Amino acid sequence: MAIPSLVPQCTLTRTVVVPFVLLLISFTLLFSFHPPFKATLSKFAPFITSHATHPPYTAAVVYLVRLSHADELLESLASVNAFLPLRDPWPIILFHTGDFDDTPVQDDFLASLRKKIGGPSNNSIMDFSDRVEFVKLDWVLPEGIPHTKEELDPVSPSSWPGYHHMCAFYSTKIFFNPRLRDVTYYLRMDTDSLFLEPLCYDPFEVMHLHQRSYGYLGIGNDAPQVTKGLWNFIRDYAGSHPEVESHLNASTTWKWPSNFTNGEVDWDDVPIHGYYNNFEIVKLEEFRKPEVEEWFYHLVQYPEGFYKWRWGDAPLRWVTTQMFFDMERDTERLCGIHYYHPYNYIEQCECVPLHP
Ligand SMILES: Nc1nc2c(ncn2[C@@H]2O[C@H](COP(=O)(O)OP(=O)(O)OP(=O)(O)O)[C@@H](O)[C@H]2O)c(=O)[nH]1
Ligand SMILES: *[C@@H]1O[C@H](CO)[C@@H](O)[C@H](O)[C@H]1NC(C)=O
Ligand SMILES: *[C@@H]1O[C@H](CO)[C@@H](O)[C@H](O)[C@H]1NC(C)=O
Ligand SMILES: *[C@@H]1O[C@H](CO)[C@@H](O)[C@H](O)[C@H]1NC(C)=O
Ligand SMILES: [Mg+2]
Repeated sequence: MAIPSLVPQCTLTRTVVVPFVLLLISFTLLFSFHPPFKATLSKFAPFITSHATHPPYTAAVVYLVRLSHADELLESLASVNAFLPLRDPWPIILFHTGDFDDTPVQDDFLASLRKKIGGPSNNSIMDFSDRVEFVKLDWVLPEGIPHTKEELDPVSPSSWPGYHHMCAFYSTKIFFNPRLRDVTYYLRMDTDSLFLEPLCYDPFEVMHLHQRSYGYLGIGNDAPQVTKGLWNFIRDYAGSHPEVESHLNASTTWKWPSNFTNGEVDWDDVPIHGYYNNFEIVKLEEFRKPEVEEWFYHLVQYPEGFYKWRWGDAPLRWVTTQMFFDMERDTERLCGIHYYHPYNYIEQCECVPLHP
């Protein structure tokens, strides 16, 4: 299925965190002395003074969380705090499905977070835990499919329906979540995602300066067991949407399954590429364009895709970017991010600072 990563699980300790906090401070100083947007903004400053100090975009780090995985989430958040140099203290949004709903549960979690990453619990300046928000999602099974496992007989029954809801959420719903309405870019992390070393740039700044719509670390394949019917679904959609078909035809990185010269290949046996999107940066408005929304609507109209066949958000992210983006111009492979997630092997590429 997936290639096991060689990178060992990393434990963050205070001894590594402290030097990197200093590093973060120096990043902050660097950015305040060379603000990358001052030059363009100052042109407008005499006319729209109130905008002069506003960043030209907003951002958020997002997670989908479970109380049962609180410990690994704490590790992951600590790695975000220690290793991700961001120009602004963007919110950390924890989407949950009810288990974090009670105030005492949230307070407990935030107390553990403060304990883990240090810092005063009630400082007047914003510390990391003050940036954390809990946002509840209502997950209901869609109409049109059986609502019991026995009748539906889903792929991956042991993780049904949570994992399947997760795939539907990250494939289509997240772009329209009200909390993200005014957010330009989100950076997704999973509870089992970790940064291992400091990054030499702010990835939101890279997305913004390079005008990208999608940022990723690596590309793999999803197993045919969890993409049953997906190739045919894509082919049918392209067949009824000539602009999508010609766009895919023109892409140098898109490849339809090709039949063997003598005989036929079952498309359900052909793996589909997928981004390792347990880390990703998304420019939300690009995924809300009407033609993309139409594709999402089509997906949602076939609820078996997510809920029976367990189509994943990783291949669907790949397919969606291929259908609607110029892969060369609109997507960015983000280099120099030392990152760990189980079963993903990501080839390293050099970290190039944005403002050397
Ligand atoms: N609330 C909630 N979150 C979930 C559920 N299943 C997965 N998630 C979250 O969705 C993200 C992805 O889930 P993972 O289980 O890590 O998915 P994966 O990496 O594809 O699969 P693994 O190889 O098992 O790690 C993580 O942040 C999980 O915490 C669920 O049933 N409920
Ligand atoms: C934090 O706030 C609580 C009440 O809001 C107060 O009792 C406590 O003394 C404060 N602690 C510090 C270190 O300021
Ligand atoms: C895409 O390519 C296929 C195979 O070469 C061709 O049959 C089809 O007409 C093309 N579609 C468009 C819209 O260009
Ligand atoms: C490949 O085989 C399938 C049947 O398995 C057929 O429907 C399809 O048209 C064939 N495609 C090409 C490009 O020959
Ligand atoms: Mg995972």
